[in-house]
Parts: sequence; structure tokens; C-alpha cells
Amino acid sequence: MSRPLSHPALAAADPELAALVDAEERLQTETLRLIPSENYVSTAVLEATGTVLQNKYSEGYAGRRYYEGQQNIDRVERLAADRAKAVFGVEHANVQPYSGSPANLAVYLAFAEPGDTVMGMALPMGGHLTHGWGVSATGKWFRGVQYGVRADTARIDFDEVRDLALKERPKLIFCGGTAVPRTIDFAAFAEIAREVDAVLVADIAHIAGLVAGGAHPSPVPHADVISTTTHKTLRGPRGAMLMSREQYAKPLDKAVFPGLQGGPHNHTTAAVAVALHEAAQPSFRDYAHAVVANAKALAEQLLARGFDLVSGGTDNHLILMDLTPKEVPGKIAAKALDRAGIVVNYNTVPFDTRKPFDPSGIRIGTPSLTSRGLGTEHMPQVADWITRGVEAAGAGDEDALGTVRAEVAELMAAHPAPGLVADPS
Ligand code: DSN
Repeated sequence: MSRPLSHPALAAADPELAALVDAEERLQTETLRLIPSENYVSTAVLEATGTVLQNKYSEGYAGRRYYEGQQNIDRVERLAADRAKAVFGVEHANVQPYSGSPANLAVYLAFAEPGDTVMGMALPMGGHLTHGWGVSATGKWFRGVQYGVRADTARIDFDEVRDLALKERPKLIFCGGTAVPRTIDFAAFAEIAREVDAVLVADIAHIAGLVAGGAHPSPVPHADVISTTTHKTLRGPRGAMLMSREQYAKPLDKAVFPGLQGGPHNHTTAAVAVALHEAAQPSFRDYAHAVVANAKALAEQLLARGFDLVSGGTDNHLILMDLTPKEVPGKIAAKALDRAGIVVNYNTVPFDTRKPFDPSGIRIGTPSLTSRGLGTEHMPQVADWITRGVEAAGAGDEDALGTVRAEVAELMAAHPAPGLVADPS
């Protein structure tokens, strides 16, 4: 049972573009997607992103717009915000940020002045560009001071974070990141932020779905502001949200609009609402816990095959592999795995001696494969494919990569992905 191709008008009007979309759909169907920030959205979320809501301008907020004709849009935006408040247990939610980086920039605009000191985790240690890293506007327009992880444990050293905060007195402290395989201790960050009178921003982009599903501790009530994208473990459309206590609602809203953005993307807001509705179902809790169980099982299997994992394993959906002992650079491994039908990204590891564009590690995760119904019983097979892929990368063995690719495609064919053509739902 397959649903028919979902874009007949597109195929008729622009066959060239339609063919590219179809090719991408085939790629997403046939490959084992392990990039931890990616996922498969449901058909319902996909449909919401393709609605006529995208035709409407609605600068402002529900009930206070600069354009007429908001009878339905106001209700869509309120629905999305109310669902966000219910799912995350927050007092305020702004569902308008276009994506994670603009959402974070809005936080700066709300609570800091250019030149102010801000603190976040260094990008090569697992942080995000927008947490004050030098090449980002947040590191150019603000004075970014950065914490890292301990060399011996690859975990955050809260004594170091506290000392840095006391010395630098940042206006904002960001916690969270893009390559953090361990539980974020929001309470410990909050204690430090309170001591230096900083606004604590929990960037939960990677783990939002785990938080929603009860598989990672919530930043509520520790963080002053919670920033998240909606398209990673939360399994929504590409977008973002800012959440907070009521006391921070006004400055945040003002920073998003009119501070940074114009009209919100209403079709995206609708899809966010759908994703939040899905995240409120009991089955989403099962999904979130399965993501973590799969990651832990995969980490164990990789360790058993002699891989070096940053921090020795994972507590969440993400595994950072240091390939230095295997003598295969991360980029070579990532490109070889891609040829084997296993999609990962190359990534720096803490204290990497190689360059960011040619680093020592690869970053993998289990949100996508869990969405396809793979369970812990499949993780030995996945670890085996990764092992064979990395070994073939080192040996330059293209035939071995081709064999893995065929095996991967066979398993993937038996596990249709949500939202794709072969999805029976
Ligand atoms: N690019 C995202 C990720 O892959 O983690 C973060 O912005």
C-alpha cells in the first residue's frame, strides 16, 4: 500500500523540480539517516506546511495585527502557542521565530545591548554558533565568553562555568548545544545564573522532543527562557519557538516582532501546531523513550566494536564518535558512509587537533531511525554497518560500501518512513 505521489500539480507544472523532490524522497526512503538533528515529519505535518495559510501576511500578534483578514490565522497561532504551553508546561510561548538562529538572536535583542558579555558553550566543545561563537553575529556584536568540557570526562565542569561567570558577569548564559551527548543539568546552570544575575537561556533544540516526551529532564522551572527549533526530535516543520515565564513575554515578543522579523510563516505555524498535537499523544512518550533506548543500545554496540565515544556514551539521542584511534578522518568516514547509504555528519570532537572542515569525529543519532520503527534489536546491525563503513573508508574499499548500501536499503524498505511515499498511514 502506497499513497500516490503527493504533488501531481507540481509534476505537471515543473517536472524538473518535481524530479528533484522525488529523488530526495527516494534518498530519504532508502538510506539510514543518522544525523541527530534530522527527522521524518508525519504526513499531517507535511500537509500543513503546504496549505493556503502561506498566502497570508499577519505582522503582529493574535488580536493585534497590522493586516486585516486574520480571522483564521489568529486562531492558528493561538492554537500553536497554547499547545506549546501545554506540552512544555510554560507560561508563555512565541511560535513565530523562523528558525533556531533567529530565535536565539531575538533573545540577545530582548535582554542585552551590543558589546555586552554573553556566555555559552564553545562550538568545538558541542555548543552552537549562536551561543556567542566568534564567527556568528552573536560573537561579533556581543562579547562571547565560552565554557567547554573537561578533558578527562568530556563533561561540563560546573566549577569552571561558575568561575567564568563570576569573573565575566555575563548578561546571558546559554546552556544546551548541538553535539552534547549527555543530560543537561539545568538546575546547576540556574544556580550559577542566579548568582551572577544573568538570564539563563536553555537551548533545547536538539532535545525538545525528548523533553516533551519525558525522556530528558525539563528546563522548566530552571531556565528564564527556553529556545528551541521544532524540526529535530520534536518532529515538526522547520521552525522555532521561544518560551518563558510571563515576566519575560513582552521583551521576547517585541524582539521577535518588530525587532527582528516581519510576517510570521503561518503555514509553518500551522504545522508546528500539528506537531505539538502529535507530541501531546501517549505514543510520543513511547517515541521519545525509544529514541534514547536506541541511542544507548547503539552506543554499547559501538563501544563493543572498539569505537571511542566522546564522554564514553550517551544519555540522549546523540553519539559523538572520535575516529582518531581508527586513523580515519571524520570527513572521509562521513563521505564513505554516505556512499554506503548511511547519512551522518562529520564533526569536531572536544580538543580536536584537526580543523572544523576536516575534523576527527562523526556525529550520529537515533531520532530518524526510531521514527521508522527500528528498535534496540536493530542496533547491533546498525553498529555493524557503521563499523564496516568506517573500515571500508580506511581501506578505500568501494565494493564493501556498495554491499552495505544494498543491505541498508533492504532493511529500510521494510520500515517505511512517516510522511514518505511508501508510508502506509
Ligand atoms: N545545524 C543544527 C544541527 O545539526 O545540530 C544546529 O543548528
